[in-house]
Amino acid sequence: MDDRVVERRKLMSITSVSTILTSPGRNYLLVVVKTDDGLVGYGDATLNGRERAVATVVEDSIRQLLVDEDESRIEYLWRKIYLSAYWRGGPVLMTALAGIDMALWDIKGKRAGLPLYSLLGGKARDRARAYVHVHGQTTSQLVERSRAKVDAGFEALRFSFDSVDPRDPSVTYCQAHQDVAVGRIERTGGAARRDSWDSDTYLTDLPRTAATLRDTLGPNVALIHDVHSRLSPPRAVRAAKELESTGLFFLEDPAEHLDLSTLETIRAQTSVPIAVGELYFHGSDIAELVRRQLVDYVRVDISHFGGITPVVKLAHFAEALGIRTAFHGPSDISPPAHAALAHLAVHLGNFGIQEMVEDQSIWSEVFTTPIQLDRGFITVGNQPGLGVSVDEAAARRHEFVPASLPILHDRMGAIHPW
Ligand code: KDG
Ligand code: MG
Repeated sequence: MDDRVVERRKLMSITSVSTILTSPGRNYLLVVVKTDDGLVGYGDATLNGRERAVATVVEDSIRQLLVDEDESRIEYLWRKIYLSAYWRGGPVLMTALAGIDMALWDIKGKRAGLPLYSLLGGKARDRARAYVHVHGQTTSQLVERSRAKVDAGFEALRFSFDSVDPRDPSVTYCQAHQDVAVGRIERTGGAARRDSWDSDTYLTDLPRTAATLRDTLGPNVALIHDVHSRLSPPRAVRAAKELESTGLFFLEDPAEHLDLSTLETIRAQTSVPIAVGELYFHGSDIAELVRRQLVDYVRVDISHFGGITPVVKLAHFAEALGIRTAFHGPSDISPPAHAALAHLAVHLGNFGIQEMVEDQSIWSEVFTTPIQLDRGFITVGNQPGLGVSVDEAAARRHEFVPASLPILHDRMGAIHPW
């Protein structure tokens, strides 16, 4: 090798891998990768409620696999991390891997002076449709808030609602509404709140609420409902059938994500478009769901599925089967992940829709992002890499606060899946 090549290779090596646990309103875990010529890449590795476990894996096990390696070899490094341990995968490792993968793509873009969408092949569209969450403690509140969002320009809404127990009006059954109160988490200090759940009440309220929304908002609003895998197989099929007349944009997680036979029954008995994916961590696990075309939208979480590298592969596989993307974009993943999703949204040929955090105010003290959300559409700036800058001092000032999702109990006091 001639000297200049040796010199260049030296310049391109990773010198440090670290994490920042920050909480500017929600807990986020950032991965920071640095190179010996001073480039810094940021990735998101937030696993809601398990942030410290992921930080430990990055700091104790993954860092040593990366230091002194050539940062440009993302595919090689991804495989090194994934395959070097016999017990590969799982949510903690795949989230750690996602954080590293995003940081390496960020560095690749910064080195090339190109935004991620350009590295991947450029924009397939100028702007990408987004959907946001809407929630209400009564149907009229839900309708009123939905109306306000439509008036503000949103064309796609994901609704969830609370149901009051008809037998005991003091009990409210809570939907998955972690995004209420501008995405802030309840700072429980670790102790989870106890919430209630009753599938029968939910199943009675759901079609009624969906029909009211459709009647009020008219035919042009894309309505999405997230069942959150909370129903038994026969109830999941019933919910899908009863929602058919509402004309949903899609029904999300009507059944357990691994229960392909219930998804097959729903496909056979209804025409409701289906979206599934946020609980998958590996391409090999979701492959069958896609291959059998049991979904219309794949919605893996870029921060839990190993990052940009495997998500792009999945998107291409899905494209060949006529399936579009609707990737998970909740408030519990941080700006580098949302930025990566925004780049994919403008780039991917089979982009469908993107879930997006509407109120991004909790990001502003720590992050500057390239994402614009304008009247329900995402545009992304042309800053190199992911385009997210991080004020590390501000991030460190917002100290991590242990927090948990609520724990659902049914009417008999048994645990119900959240
Ligand atoms: O931490 C769990 C949330 O990410 C999840 O409940 C959000 O289902 C969700 C969605 O579709 O945004
Ligand atoms: Mg969901």
